[in-house]
Amino acid sequence: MVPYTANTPYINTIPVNEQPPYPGNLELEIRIRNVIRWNAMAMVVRANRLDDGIGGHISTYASAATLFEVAFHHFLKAHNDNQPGDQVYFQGHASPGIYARAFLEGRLSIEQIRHFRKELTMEGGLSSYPHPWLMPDFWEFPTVSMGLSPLMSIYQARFNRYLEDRGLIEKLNNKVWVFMGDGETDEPESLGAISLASRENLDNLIFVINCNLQRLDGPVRGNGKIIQELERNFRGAGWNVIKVIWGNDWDSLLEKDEDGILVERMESAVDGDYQKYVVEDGSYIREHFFGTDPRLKELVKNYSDQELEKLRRGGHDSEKMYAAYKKAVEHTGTPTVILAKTIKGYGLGEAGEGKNVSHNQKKLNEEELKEFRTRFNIPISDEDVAKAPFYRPDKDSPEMNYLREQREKLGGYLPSRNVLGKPIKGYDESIYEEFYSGSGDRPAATTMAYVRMLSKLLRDKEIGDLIVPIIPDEARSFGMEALFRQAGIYSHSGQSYEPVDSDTFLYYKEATDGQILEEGITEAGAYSSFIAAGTAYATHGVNTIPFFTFYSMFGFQRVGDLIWAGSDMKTKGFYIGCTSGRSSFAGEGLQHQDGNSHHYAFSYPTVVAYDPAYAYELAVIIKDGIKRMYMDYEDVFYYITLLNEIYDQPAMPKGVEDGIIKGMYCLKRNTGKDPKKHVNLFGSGGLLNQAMIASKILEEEYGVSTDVWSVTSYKELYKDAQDVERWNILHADKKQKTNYIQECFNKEDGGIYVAVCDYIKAVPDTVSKWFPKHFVTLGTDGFGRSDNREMLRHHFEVDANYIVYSSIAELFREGIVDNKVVNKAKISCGIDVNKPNPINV
Ligand SMILES: Cc1ncc(C[n+]2csc(CCOP(=O)(O)OP(=O)(O)O)c2C)c(N)n1
Ligand SMILES: [Mg+2]
Repeated sequence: MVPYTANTPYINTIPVNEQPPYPGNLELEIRIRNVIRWNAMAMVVRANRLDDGIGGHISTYASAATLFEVAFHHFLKAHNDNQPGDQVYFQGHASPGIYARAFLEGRLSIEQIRHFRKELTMEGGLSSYPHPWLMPDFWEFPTVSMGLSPLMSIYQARFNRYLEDRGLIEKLNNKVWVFMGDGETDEPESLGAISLASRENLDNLIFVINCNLQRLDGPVRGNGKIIQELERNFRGAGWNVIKVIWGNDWDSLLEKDEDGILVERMESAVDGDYQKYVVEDGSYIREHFFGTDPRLKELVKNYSDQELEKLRRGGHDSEKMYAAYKKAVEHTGTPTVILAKTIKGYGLGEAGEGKNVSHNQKKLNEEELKEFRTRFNIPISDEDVAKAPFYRPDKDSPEMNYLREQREKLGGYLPSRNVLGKPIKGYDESIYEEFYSGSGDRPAATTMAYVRMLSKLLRDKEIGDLIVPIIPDEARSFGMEALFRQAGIYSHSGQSYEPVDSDTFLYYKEATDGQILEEGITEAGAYSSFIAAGTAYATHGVNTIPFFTFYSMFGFQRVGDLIWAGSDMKTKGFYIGCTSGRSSFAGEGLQHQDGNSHHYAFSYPTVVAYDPAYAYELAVIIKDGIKRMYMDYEDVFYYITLLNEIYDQPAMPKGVEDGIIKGMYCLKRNTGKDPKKHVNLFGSGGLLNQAMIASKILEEEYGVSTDVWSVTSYKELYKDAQDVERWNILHADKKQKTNYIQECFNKEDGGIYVAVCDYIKAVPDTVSKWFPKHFVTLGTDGFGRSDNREMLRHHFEVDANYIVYSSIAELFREGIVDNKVVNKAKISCGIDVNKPNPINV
């Protein structure tokens, strides 16, 4: 049997005879590139001299300069009125080079590049890496959490197609480019979605992987060859793979290699060897690379050691890179990956070229600076060089003219972030009304109400087309299958088969203009779609409103870093965590039951998080979300948890909308309030009903008066209280303000405070200090279990019994009831004081 290989030989994919003539002025381009190299290096060296340990990277850009510069001069199209422009994910650690180019282009001032990594020292100081949040006119895509940009870019390229296919934009004719490291491909996210890209025929997508054979600590594949490994992966997944391994200097050697011994030798050397050839001199290369076969030695007998040292790698050869890019942009039918072989820290010489420590090199001494200057021919004198000054050729120099002309041909400059959209004016908000009046005698879960709301939004004349439902293979679990038929599932190629359920009303309908993104089992992929859809207001000027519906446990906990990147990008939309609440989601057990997500939500600055209990609360929140995100254009997104527990959905009491949005409102007020024997109960999400039951028991069996509050968002309460607290401290001499929680309670009213939520106690505890008295919190700390709700709520000590008992115990501690009442409660509520704490078991 012939063993399968997806590899081609370890040589360039494009043979010399297919190499197109170079269309640019190579001499000028090299001079420009050298200046950018110098400034990028100087930016890091200077920053670290000023502020030891401030960090930055020299070696990444040093190895990728040619990759970037050939693309900048000849390929990367900017956005302007006539063209959409390319979408480019710039490798995060190469940012000094991107800044250095923008400096030559006159888009960044010398002050700004002097303030690399000094964002707080100077307004407009440059952020370490691509962060749209921090430089919203410059960076479009955050890339520095490695692995995320390849993943996000695939879904971005697919979302571009989606918008075209649905007629929301004109045919784009642009490319999505991703510049990334070879070490970065170790991240599962980097390669995890590549088969989607080929399956969807995303020929609008180009990956450029800088194969410098090194990552941070050392070689990426010392004992193997990363380029060959990646070639196998990508070819196997159906991509067009272009390898750029050898520079022009090798062409004549390869031409003479009639028996293929040179190619064989190229094949047999491993990356660890290739890295060694970088740090050793020519005689070492002669002996160890060519010396393995007398015929090879013969091949280079006329080459001096120095010439051998200088034999270039493909990624440092503009002509080879140009040929690869040209082929990539002209290729149709599948995505393309370019695997370009380079040297890490190229040009740094003794200061780090090809060395294992190269990645972290941030300082160059005077000698090293001199060498760098001389090697790249920068007109800086010996006296000045030690200061590592920035250098910019004259405005009217041939270099600067060329630089500008090339960019003008490509439509302008990039990176550049533009918000192309305008806020929406309005839509028919009467769709929410049915939810305000309750579900009557038909009990429902909030998920059911949500699906109905979504289906109504999808029908809206103004915004219906903008809604993008996103589901990671979970629609049936959430009762959303009706949407398959109503909105259709997006498929670029339509539906080429007769679905198995074609004779049913709700059949699995795939269509080219389908609206639903049914992503399959990939929360990370689905979140990437959420980002693409939630940033289209900026990228494409289309206000798509994503509703990403998923298992809440597999949200923040699973793809938190992607969510962080999405926030950085100012993603808008609704992130809907279903089957939420550790004790409300019965049966599924430890890995499924979510008692964390609202805690995570606190850490994400742009997340507005709600844990509603009733359909009318949900309606108020979604209405508010569309207003804030799409009418007021605020840079936030909404996280809303939903429940699959079915119960009566009450009608909305009067005047509570404001409280729902602020995070808390009084749902049930006890009129005959005994100021001393009074309990304020706080319930949220799945446990609000337990608080209502407890309230009844307390009133009827213990003669305790109760108010019940629905807490829709601890995070909103916290943000408001924090903000007021900060103001009060900063204005200690002024009349002090009260926060929303304090406004809700009169200190003199008396009573005690007991909260229950289906998340860890840390969530309600975040606001405890602003309540007039000790704030008792019940929550679901610890691992979940497979059982029914009743058992789960008992296990986690959050059911009505525990609420009643905790209230009585707290009244006792306050000296309001006596010991007998506590004992009665203990017995009638079935409290076992020896039960282990659920946080530990
Ligand atoms: C998710 C994540 N993990 C770790 C890092 C830290 N880190 C930054 S660069 C780097 C090595 C990068 O190697 P490679 O991708 O090969 O890029 P190169 O600089 O060699 O082009 C590491 C580990 C990070 N930025 N993101
Ligand atoms: Mg690398």
